[in-house]
Amino acid sequence: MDEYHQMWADLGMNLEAHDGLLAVLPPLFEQVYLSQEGRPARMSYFDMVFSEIHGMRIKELVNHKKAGGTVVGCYCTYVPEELILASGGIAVGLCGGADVAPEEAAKYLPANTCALIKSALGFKLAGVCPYYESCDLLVGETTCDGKKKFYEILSDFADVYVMELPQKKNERDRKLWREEVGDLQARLEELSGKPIEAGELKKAIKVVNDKRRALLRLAGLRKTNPSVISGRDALLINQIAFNDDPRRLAVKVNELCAELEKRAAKGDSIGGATSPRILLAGCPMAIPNWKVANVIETSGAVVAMDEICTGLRYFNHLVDEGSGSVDEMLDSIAESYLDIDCAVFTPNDERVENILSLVDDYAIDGVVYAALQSCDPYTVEAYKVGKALEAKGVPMLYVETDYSDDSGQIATRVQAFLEMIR
Ligand code: BJ8
Repeated sequence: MDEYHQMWADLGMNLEAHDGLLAVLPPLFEQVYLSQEGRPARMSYFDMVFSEIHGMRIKELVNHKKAGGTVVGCYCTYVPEELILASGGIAVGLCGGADVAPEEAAKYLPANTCALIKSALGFKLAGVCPYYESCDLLVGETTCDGKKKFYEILSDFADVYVMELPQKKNERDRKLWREEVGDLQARLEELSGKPIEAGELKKAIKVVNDKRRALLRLAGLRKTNPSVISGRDALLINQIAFNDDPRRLAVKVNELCAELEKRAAKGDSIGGATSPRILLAGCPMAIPNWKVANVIETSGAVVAMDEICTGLRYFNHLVDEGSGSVDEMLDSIAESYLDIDCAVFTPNDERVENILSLVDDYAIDGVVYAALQSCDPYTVEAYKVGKALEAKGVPMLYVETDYSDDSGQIATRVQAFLEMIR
């Protein structure tokens, strides 16, 4: 990583604080990832990307900017990546998964703000995230109240554009969202200084769909029982998908899937045939937040599937590739993204139904619902999810956490839950 110091300095980062952050990550990765037995060989690509997370990919972003391209930061799966790509941009995810500069963030945010928002602000204030420092524009969205207000604060430090996401999915909400997608197109055109061409948008839709198809193939392989890949590995891949080159990521995920298909055919698995199969539900888990998945899997179960934004919710919707004009393609993009079932919507029965379907499709024995403290949408929606699961006879463990090290307490509860399932 020494070779990248000049690049980080040129980005205006706080090198001392950044060195401190980089020192913490490898031992954590070793403990959570490299200690797993029987990992698929093709995970080596994703391990490499993680080890180069502030190096290789940032160099690509810098080169892209030198060649006249833009970098656009996002915090939510509702921001259409296709539009950013078609405008000559690269989309990067900026959600934070670790407590960084909490004292600094506390100067701006109340204590009862979710850890993800505090972390996202902390990374910016501390100057330790090269993705942030590479961005020409940050695109926020009116999802939860905490994020809405966070973007107002963030605009003191960066160029921020906020999309208005409706809270319902009626006809007038769809109309509003379609207009918002058009407004984002205009903002991105202003940023790049050129109009988004139909040919570029069509290509971008295909590129992002190919990434989704690869991730859906991987998701399909997680139905294999006993499992051929750990939930931790799947989580890492999905986290990396937010920032890696989408074309390369699709190739690497497909190569991994080919290996997993062979494993499945030979009956090779991770864990054991008797490991309880868990569905992980709730709030997004940004890098390096692997805590709950790690606790579940080191307690003898397997995270067979998830329904989180750093998981299925990110790639479970393809955009129609048949449309012709830019306007028609924007219609398809708007429609497809509004299918995402985030808890910020009301009513949100589709999320409950989707969870029930996943339980059947993935032969789930129990659900671990992991919500971040102070996240109203997901903590409150846990009631409806729990009620529906109870009616179906599926046990659910509700875990409320943040980014502190409470693994010990969570492990005690997870182990008791697994005992009950067994
Ligand atoms: S589509 S989950 S990425 S909004 S955890 S900041 S909701 S208080 S992140 Fe999200 Fe988009 Fe929905 Fe996904 Fe607020 Fe909750 Fe914090 Fe959250």
